[in-house]
Amino acid sequence: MYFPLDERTAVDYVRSFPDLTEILGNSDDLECVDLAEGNINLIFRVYGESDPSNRSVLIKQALPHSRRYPEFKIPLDRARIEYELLQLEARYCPGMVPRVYRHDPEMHLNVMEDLNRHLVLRYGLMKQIRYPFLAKHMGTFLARTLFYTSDLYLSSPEKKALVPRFINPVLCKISEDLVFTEPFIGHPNNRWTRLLDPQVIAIRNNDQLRSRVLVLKLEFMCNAQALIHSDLHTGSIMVNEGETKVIDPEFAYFGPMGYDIGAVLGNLALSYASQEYHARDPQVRSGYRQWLLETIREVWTTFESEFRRVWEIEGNNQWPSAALRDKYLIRLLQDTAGFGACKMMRRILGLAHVPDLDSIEDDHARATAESLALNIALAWLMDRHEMGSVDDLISAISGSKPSYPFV
Ligand code: SR1
Ligand code: MG
Repeated sequence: MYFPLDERTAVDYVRSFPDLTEILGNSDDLECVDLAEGNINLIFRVYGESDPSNRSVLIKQALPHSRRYPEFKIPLDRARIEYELLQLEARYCPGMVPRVYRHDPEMHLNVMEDLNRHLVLRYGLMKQIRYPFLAKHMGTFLARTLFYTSDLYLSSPEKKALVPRFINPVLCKISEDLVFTEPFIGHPNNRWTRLLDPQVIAIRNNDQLRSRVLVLKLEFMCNAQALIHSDLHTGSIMVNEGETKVIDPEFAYFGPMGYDIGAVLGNLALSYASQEYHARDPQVRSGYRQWLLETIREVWTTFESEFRRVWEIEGNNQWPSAALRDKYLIRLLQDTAGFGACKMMRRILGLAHVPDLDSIEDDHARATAESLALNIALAWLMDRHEMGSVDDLISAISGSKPSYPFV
């Protein structure tokens, strides 16, 4: 029977499974800490207090509502969706997702590898850490997870059989509202830096802009292009010098590929804007921004070459046209720009913000960084149909300036 764990019952839970206690070295002094991380779930770390090898596991358990925003009621079934996608991702990108030691369908939880030798990417970027393999890893992850779950690889019946396993209506509706609707209208969920009022009001009053966002919302709702992670921001990526792990795929469903690619590139662009504050020294700032731009370029170029490679050798022969491949990739780039833009704007105008910007206490400094991020997003959104290469996304970033302070 389902019940939400606490620090005591989480230890009892682990103790009741010999395979889990074995992972922890059969310690008889198991301890638990509630990590209270993320917006949605319970997350506990269980470890042996006197284990010289410091072994630990994570328990991620779904609640019937969001942990941080309890007014959002969310089905417990998301723990299964997360488990099933992690299995698929591990098949196509071995080593790039945490191992799941136990999926418990009654308790709606997964016991997983504790990535305690990794840091959440967002926090690494806030400290100007450079990750030499990040771009290669993420470009490859995106190419393979998206290609192998698309109609380019799966047969038509295989794809149709997979789609209903990942029908995720409540979490999709959260994204429809929080990414594509609320940030662009006056909505009680929204919060924003009040110094930015003129820019925020101009965005809300721009019907051309809103129409472009709503076209993307229709894509999000109607285009079952591939099985996407659907919340692939830099808080869903964990890194160290040599490894990159993608976590938290509970929002997964069959949606547009550009939503995942745009999430990665858009969040790197948010980091670029936030360096206005985090990298105080101008030389450090410009050097790190250059690295972020190179990372954006390499994520895309790696994605494109791996996607073309697997399509060439493992495509299902239903798409016999070389010209289609070029058209498909350009369309993906333009979708990436559009979805990336929406993902950036929601973090400044909507309900759930990101630490890159929210941690900036000084209102003026935060307004400057956020205004720059909004202008990058506007350039991506409004010019996306003219974009023909990743250089166009990069020029839009380096050519943008904050509108704040307004003159
Ligand atoms: C109510 S959930 C708010 C946000 O947290 C998740 O990480 C998703 O990004 C969602 O939109
Ligand atoms: Mg998440």
